[in-house]
Amino acid sequence: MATPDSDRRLSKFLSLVLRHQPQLIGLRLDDAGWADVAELLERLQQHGRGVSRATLQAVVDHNDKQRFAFSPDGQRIRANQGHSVAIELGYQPQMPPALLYHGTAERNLASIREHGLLRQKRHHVHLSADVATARSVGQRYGRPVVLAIAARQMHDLGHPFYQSGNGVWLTDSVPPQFILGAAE
Ligand code: HQG
Repeated sequence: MATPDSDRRLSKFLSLVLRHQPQLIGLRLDDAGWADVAELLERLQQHGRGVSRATLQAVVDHNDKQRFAFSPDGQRIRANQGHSVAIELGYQPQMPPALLYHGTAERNLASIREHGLLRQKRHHVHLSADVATARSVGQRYGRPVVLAIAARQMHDLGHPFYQSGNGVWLTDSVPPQFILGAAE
């Protein structure tokens, strides 16, 4: 039976195979990160994590951050962002608001001030439209600090911004001069 715990485990495992290691269960992602839903269900089954189509649907629908999306015909599924595998999500560049926010751990600050925000293992630097979301992202790594980013100014100077299917703002990197400081 599906429980909050089993749903969370499935969500975490989906993040793993849809963003980072599809090969773990022999899953194929296309160039835009889509997996065939029938194939995913079959592979999960083969690897001792079998779930029904309805459970998968519920976990995608109720995911706290809307991490996953089905294609309009419901035949395919992908993660909305956060990948480390080489795929092209195909988001169109968009104009960001004047300010976006990035939550990080206090211990990263000196390096960020020196080098700017780097995408590390992911495809992009992730930015939030509001301070509260950014703070909760930063909390994952330690005492959180929220940095305000001059996003519109970056955009106007030619840095493309994208918004993922779940509202996270993405950009390639944020040079130090666009980091305005801690937003409390
Ligand atoms: C830091 C979660 C030192 C950066 C969240 C961050 C988000 C630097 C860490 C999404 C640095 C990378 C992404 C530099 C960046 N020196 N540290 N120059 N530049 N950093 O997890 O933004 O639950 O890859 O501040 O909610 O924390 O997975 O990125 O602390 O939306 O759906 O390097 O992941 O979503 O960490 O989080 P991450 P993130 P999910």
